[in-house]
Amino acid sequence: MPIGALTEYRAVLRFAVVLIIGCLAAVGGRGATAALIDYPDFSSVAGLTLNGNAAQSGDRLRLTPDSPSQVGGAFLSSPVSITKGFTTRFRLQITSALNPSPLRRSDGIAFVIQSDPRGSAALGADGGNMGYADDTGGGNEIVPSVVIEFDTHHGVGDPSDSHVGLMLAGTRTNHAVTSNVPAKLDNGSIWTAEVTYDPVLTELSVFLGENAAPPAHLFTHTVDLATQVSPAPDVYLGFTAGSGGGFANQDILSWQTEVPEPTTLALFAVGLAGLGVARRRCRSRPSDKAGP
Ligand SMILES: [Ca+2]
Ligand SMILES: [Ca+2]
Repeated sequence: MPIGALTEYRAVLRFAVVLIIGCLAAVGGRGATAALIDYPDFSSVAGLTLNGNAAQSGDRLRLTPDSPSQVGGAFLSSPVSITKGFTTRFRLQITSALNPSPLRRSDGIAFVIQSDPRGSAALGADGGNMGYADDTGGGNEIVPSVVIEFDTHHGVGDPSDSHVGLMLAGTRTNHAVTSNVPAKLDNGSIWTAEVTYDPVLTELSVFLGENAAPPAHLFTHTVDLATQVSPAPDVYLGFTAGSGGGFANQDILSWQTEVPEPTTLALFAVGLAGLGVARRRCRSRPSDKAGP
């Protein structure tokens, strides 16, 4: 290979390899994501549809006030695509001036992924239905849906009075998997929850941390959201909560969601194409092989 051709080949090859290594590094780190949703607080609730008893309270999203038999919810007003996976992170707090005992701070908060025909206006029943289910016969359960519930009342089918559950089909008793939280979700702490979905492995993972503690892994469950929340190509993301005889302020303090950065994948493809060009140029030069 002549020195000129060899130099060109090495330059193209070096560029392609550097690009691919850079992209792989980016994919391996959290920098390879783009913010889809970012509410550092809820001093603005623009972009959200508030349902039932949900309301903005200062810089908080208050899903239910400190009163009995309330039900509220809030969904992004527009559906979003999660086909490439996502990571969502939010902080929640359950407090009550009227129920100093945590045992009566009911019923809990749910993170809901859904494609119900009602869209962002979907809302279930109060009490243990927590705003996503409906065992009253009213037919208002949110379906199809995949729900992560933060349940603070030991009702029918529940494992405890403080657990995180993965719920399918909009029923309050259909726990696909649960994890007990001994410290009590309604103890007044600020809890940070993180939910990640990997569409390749079809795995949903949930992490939880109390106050300053980083979220720790609770469970991973295999569930194909593309099938579970079909037929809509896009889904509505949001929260619901309910109260009954026991009640509390059930608040979301912040909410961020990230999706994989498409440009990273595009650059990766460019890098691969560059490698192909370098190889083709080398093979297409017969004089290169015949040179002295
Ligand atoms: Ca319950
Ligand atoms: Ca439950």
